[in-house]
Amino acid sequence: MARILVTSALPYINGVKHLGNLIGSMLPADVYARFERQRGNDVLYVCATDEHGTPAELAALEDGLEVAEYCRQQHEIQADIYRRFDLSFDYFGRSSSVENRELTQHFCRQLDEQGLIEERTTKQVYSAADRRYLPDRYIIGTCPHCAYEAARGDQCENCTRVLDPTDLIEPRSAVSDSTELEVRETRHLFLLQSQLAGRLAEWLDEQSDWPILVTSIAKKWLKEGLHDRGITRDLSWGVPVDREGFEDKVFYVWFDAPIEYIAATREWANQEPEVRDWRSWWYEADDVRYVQFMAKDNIPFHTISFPGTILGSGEPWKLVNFIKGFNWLTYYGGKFSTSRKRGVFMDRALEKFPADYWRYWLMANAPESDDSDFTFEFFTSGVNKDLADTFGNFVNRCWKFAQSRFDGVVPEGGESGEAEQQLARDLDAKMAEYTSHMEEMQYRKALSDLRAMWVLGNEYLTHAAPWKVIKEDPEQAAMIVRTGMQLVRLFAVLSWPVIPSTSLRVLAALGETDEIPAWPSGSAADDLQALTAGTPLGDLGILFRKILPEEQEALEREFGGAPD
Ligand code: B3M
Ligand code: ZN
Repeated sequence: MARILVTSALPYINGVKHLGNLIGSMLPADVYARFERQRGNDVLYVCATDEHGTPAELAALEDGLEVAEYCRQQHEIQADIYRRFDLSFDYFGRSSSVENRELTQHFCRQLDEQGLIEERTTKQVYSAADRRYLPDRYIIGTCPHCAYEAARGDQCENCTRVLDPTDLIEPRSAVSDSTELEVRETRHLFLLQSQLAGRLAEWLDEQSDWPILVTSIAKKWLKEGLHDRGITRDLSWGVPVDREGFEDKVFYVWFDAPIEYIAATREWANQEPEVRDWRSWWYEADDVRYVQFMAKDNIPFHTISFPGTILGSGEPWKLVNFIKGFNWLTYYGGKFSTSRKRGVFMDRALEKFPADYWRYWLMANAPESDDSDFTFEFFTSGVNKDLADTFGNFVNRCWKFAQSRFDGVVPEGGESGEAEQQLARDLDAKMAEYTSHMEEMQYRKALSDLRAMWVLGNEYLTHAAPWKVIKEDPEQAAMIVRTGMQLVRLFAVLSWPVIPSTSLRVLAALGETDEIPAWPSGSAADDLQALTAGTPLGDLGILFRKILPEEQEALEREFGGAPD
């Protein structure tokens, strides 16, 4: 039994996430965690809300709430949606936890002891009206290059040029519109990343099996040269800096957020301290395989910054063993946008269809080697063709026939023949491919293997035609239906990582109540014996309903399709 630690990038606290966020991190991590649990491995999947930083403060301000209260509420909202999406976290924590405060401060102290922290004086824009320092992107003004009037202090959205807040003409606060800004000197802690470049490069070179998407981004950053990085900010919301003269400052959100992976494990262990050992997953944990899931914009922070923190600490904390990175899911060819509320958000998604419809479509169309595009037309066609017409229809055909002709039980029937042996050989090949694609986290390929098995089931049934055979040879027809029911069971087990609630519904109707259905042996000849004859078939109903053309159009109107 292997020990496998799984984390997905921590969703930012300010609002419900969209489908792009879901497929870029949490959903594939969940599928992986489920698959490895099914194979009997000891899996720990942790995630958390990422709660610090200015966007959280400003969102709280807008809602008229204290930021701590805002985060508490938003955490509950997100946790609830993830439960309803069947994301099987072992623990879903909060980066504002006591555990994270302690660990973040610990890492800073360690880095300091290793000579990797330096105090430096920097210049920062202070807004008297807001009574706070403003991060660069909260200062807006006219772009000196293209005269765009709403350029942000870090970058002009119009001409994409990188800016310094002091470059802006007529700068003002994005929070209050006040122009009463002044540049003040302020002290900050810098992590001397430049000194870690050699060790990081060496470590990255060892990761020969990582996806190119991941290594190419990491190498690009290394090549551009690692700059020392300010890891503190003049803000009040965040992990406090326990150092003299830093009483009014907190750590930069990207410094404490990845440390929350460790802290969330500690939060999990603190629920049952007698039996759970968080350190065994993170400290001198050579027997643990650690896999991270994230979208490509997060890759630099997980291949450079966080490993830098760990390597620099001089302590034997766990480094990631494999990173699965994702490209973008686009929405009608454009961006999903949280600020502009463009796209399908997770709460709204569940108002329209059960989680499994979304889970299946997103995994089948995961933006792995390239971006992929969401439209309601693609979504409808995937759900209708694969879930309703292929998997759902197969289950339905077998079920109905057994109910009407074999008293609603798995029939006994005679010996299987050549057609069944051929079916077993075809399934053996597909199951092997499916298993290895799941192991390799090649999700588009894995889901096409799964679909191919569903197709095999339908083809078998069509050729074997028990509804015809039954007239002359009821024994033979019974054997075919028995085989069909074995396939139904096998497909349900194999589909569990992707569509867990449908899978459990089918298994429950076959009288199986394991929370985690064990992964099949991989030998179809054996796997098609799992159900015993006489097993009663419970009520199942329609597994997946088809989405009608007028419904698709209504969704397009409601969510807004074409990009603006
Ligand atoms: N919160 C992702 C984001 O909001 C960021 C991930 C942190 S992972 C440690 O884009
Ligand atoms: Zn510009």
